[in-house]
Amino acid sequence: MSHYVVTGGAGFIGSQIVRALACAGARKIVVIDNLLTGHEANLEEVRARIDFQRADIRCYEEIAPLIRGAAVVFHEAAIPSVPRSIDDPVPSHEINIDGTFNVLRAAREGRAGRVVYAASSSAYGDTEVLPKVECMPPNPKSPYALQKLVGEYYCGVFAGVWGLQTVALRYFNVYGPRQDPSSPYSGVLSIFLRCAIERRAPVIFGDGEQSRDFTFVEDVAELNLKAASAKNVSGRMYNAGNGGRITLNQAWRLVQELEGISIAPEYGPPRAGDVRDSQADVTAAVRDLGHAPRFSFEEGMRRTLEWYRQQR
Ligand code: UD2
Repeated sequence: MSHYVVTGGAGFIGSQIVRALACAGARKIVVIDNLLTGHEANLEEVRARIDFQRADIRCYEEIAPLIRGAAVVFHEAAIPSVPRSIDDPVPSHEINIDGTFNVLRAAREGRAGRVVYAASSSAYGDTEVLPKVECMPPNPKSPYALQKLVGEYYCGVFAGVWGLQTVALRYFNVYGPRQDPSSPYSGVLSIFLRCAIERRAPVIFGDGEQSRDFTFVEDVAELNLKAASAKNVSGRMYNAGNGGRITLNQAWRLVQELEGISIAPEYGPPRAGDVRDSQADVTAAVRDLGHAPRFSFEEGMRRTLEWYRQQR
């Protein structure tokens, strides 16, 4: 295998893709990350196998030479948070939209083979029916959801107009080891697991009956590698989920069981821009990309909890 670039490669999902590439025998892996939300520690096991470049996707001149000639660019760099895009919309807009444009432009001008783009299930917004299928009209409810959708549209346009190969994967609430629980903008499961280990009550926004198709990070990384080599998929978008649906109340119950504790959650007001229910139809990803998620929610949570325990 040849030359790969992972933007956001020091992040939670990006670093898992880097490990998967290293495992598959990739010869050259360039990681681009500005370390805004990523951590070099996430790359510890593969440090000797990669070329780490601290660079910012907002700066075309910085990233263009790093992307030139890549066989595949996995574009994971983003500010991935609905509430952060509401509290502080400018960096979110600049990284998620302008940064994505820069990556696509650099890939096209540098004759990269393909861009696999980290899109988001948030683009669907609230749909009348579940599961959510790729043909449903998007209905973004937050700046973040809109920004991720614009990135997807840009991928389609770069494919259609300039012939750059692109595949967009709409991630459905990815969780797993290395997800950073330390910010108020962190993914809910990382916050739940940290609360459990520290014997604290989590705060659930709303009634806790909102649901998510939580997807284990290793399954997402594997799908990325499949999307990198699948035939006849350029310009397309696919759901990257599990096909299931878990409410936050159910998730906190499982966390308590796994940790052997009993702590009632606190409930707060619902969060602005929140989607109520989320569940992926994975038919197209299975058919066209060979998507085959391996981790049940319980198994994924066991592994994640184990990782957080070891970090302490
Ligand atoms: C969105 C996308 C997801 C991904 C992610 C990136 C949807 C359905 N999903 O995730 O695919 O792109 O953005 O970050 O749009 N919550 C609490 N307590 C907390 C933290 C969160 O109750 O301490 C709730 C939150 O209000 C929401 C749920 O947990 O209802 C999940 O929140 P999240 O921030 O983990 O992810 P979400 O769904 O915004």
